[in-house]
Amino acid sequence: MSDQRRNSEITVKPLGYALGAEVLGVDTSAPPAPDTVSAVNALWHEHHVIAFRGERLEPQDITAFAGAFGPLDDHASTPFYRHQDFPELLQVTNREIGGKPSETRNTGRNWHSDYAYTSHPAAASMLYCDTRPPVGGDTMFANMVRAYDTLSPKMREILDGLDAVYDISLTAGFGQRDPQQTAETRRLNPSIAHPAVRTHPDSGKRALYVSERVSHFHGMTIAESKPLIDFLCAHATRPDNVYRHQWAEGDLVCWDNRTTMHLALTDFDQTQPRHMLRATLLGGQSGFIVE
Ligand SMILES: O=C(O)CCC(=O)C(=O)O
Repeated sequence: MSDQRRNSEITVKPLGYALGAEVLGVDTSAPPAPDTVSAVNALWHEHHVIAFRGERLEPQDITAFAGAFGPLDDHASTPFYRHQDFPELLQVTNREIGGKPSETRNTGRNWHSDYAYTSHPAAASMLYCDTRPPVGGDTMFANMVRAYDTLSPKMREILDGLDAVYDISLTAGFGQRDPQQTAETRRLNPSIAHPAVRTHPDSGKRALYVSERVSHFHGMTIAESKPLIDFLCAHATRPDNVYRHQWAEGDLVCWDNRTTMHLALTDFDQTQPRHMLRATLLGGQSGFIVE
């Protein structure tokens, strides 16, 4: 369907203490009208992760809905993992592709913010659950605004002056992927540094921007950086700062990559199918190459 949809009443149901809310009253099978986009954006900025549930979507529905919120990335930074007919969709799947196990079956197995290892970190992502295993296959999210706010003033001051270096080879499972594809993906994405704290362009909120894919802080050694990275990741992922999403087929879960990080759990039987499609909202150019 291509007509824009107005929605009569949009309501919200919190899903987690620190972040996460279900948004009701929005039709995700058609591009939303501008007033709906504004209303959803306001809820998104407040809750950081929002979920629309129970609507079966086709790939073109997902791109049409997501595209109403901003320009979509064509995933040229990771060209081997996108949908063959819809480059604006990344496949996160354990379905066989070309008779071989999918290269993306272990996507997201460490805490991260999408495309932080590129020169255009993702603004936001919308992940659609097409097929889920009978149990598990959950995804966890951490509130990085709250993580920043709950640090001491002195630690915030230190972090405000740091840049974090991202290395795609630290993506969990990257080394187990096809060597030719990983070499090309690495060539496309040399190590890059981004500020360790970022200000959200719309909400003005300050958020910690450090994850398990940071190799070190620019100007510091790996040995010097590691204890601080470990501390910050442990601090950000404390039980009171996370939300765990248990997927149902037809869920479209949307996260703001500037204020959250996430982790795809291995809490399921990997012989069971799990098939997800992700639209990624483009972020601006950022950072400097460190190689
Ligand atoms: O499959 C998931 O639950 C999350 C995938 C992921 O980490 C990502 O798309 O960045």
